[in-house]
Amino acid sequence: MQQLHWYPGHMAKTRRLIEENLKMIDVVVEILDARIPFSGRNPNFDDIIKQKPRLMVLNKCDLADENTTALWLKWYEKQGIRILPVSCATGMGVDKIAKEAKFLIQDRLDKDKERGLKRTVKIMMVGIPNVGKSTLINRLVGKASTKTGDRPGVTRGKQWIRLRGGLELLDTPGILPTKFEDQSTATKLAYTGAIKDEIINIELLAYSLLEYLRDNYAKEVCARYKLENIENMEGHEILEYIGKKRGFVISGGEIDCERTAHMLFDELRSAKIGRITFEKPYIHF
Ligand SMILES: Nc1nc2c(ncn2[C@@H]2O[C@H](COP(=O)(O)OP(=O)(O)OP(=O)(O)O)[C@@H](O)[C@H]2O)c(=O)[nH]1
Ligand SMILES: [Mg+2]
Repeated sequence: MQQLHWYPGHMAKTRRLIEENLKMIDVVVEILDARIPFSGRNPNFDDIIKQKPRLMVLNKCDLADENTTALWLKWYEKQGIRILPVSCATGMGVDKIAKEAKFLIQDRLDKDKERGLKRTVKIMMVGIPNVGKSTLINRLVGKASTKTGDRPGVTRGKQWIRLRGGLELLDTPGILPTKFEDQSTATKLAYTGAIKDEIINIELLAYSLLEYLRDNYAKEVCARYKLENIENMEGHEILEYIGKKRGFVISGGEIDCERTAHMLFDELRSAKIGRITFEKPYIHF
């Protein structure tokens, strides 16, 4: 698999931003992508956030395989970690977030109330690039208050957004680990769009994606692209097959594999192929 490089300068800046603002924060909401709950969890967050009350959110559930999401929820539950399944696309779970966040600091809220003080609960949203931090804030506010986009690196600086019910939300730019656990982690981050496509060889990435889909979601891929059996095919052969079916041909009758790969990732990320998850919990026990 190709080696992926990204831009750590920008990430280091974000880490400082999170650390500097942590003092005034009451609750951290850590957002994970339901398609990669393990690879999309930045292990550096534990060091950065330390003991701050933290609410875990599993976002983009509408794109993920329902059965595997159920396994992940059970896996977290077993470890005593509370995690909320959410979809910003459908709105599922969004209305629970404010209540859960307040619940985490209920003692302090009660004490303030006794003293006649009214505390504004300050919440910081953190997560890898493109996981939906800004979209979730907009959903919570009920209007477009912060910029979103279907690519990593949309949010640049910090941004405070005031919410009804005594809440203030801090949007932060996405942050990737300073180093990846292994190449498969980087690959899964690339599949879901957490790493810029521009720095990736998209064709090579499509090969490995198609081999994963062949082994786990063959029915869905065959149905989407009207393919016969792909069981014994390698990634590059499946990509050509899909390109041919779509009529993505360049001069001389050659298949335009780059265009096919871009189309494939567009369709993957908008769940046109189906609801697909890239990792199951038992692998990491
Ligand atoms: N299908 C689906 N798409 C979502 C969901 N949440 C966010 N998105 C989409 O994911 C893309 C990224 O959303 P953003 O809110 O910009 O992500 P971010 O985490 O703020 O990204 P950065 O600011 O780049 O770190 C956008 O195209 C959103 O519409 C969800 O639950 N389901
Ligand atoms: Mg953002």
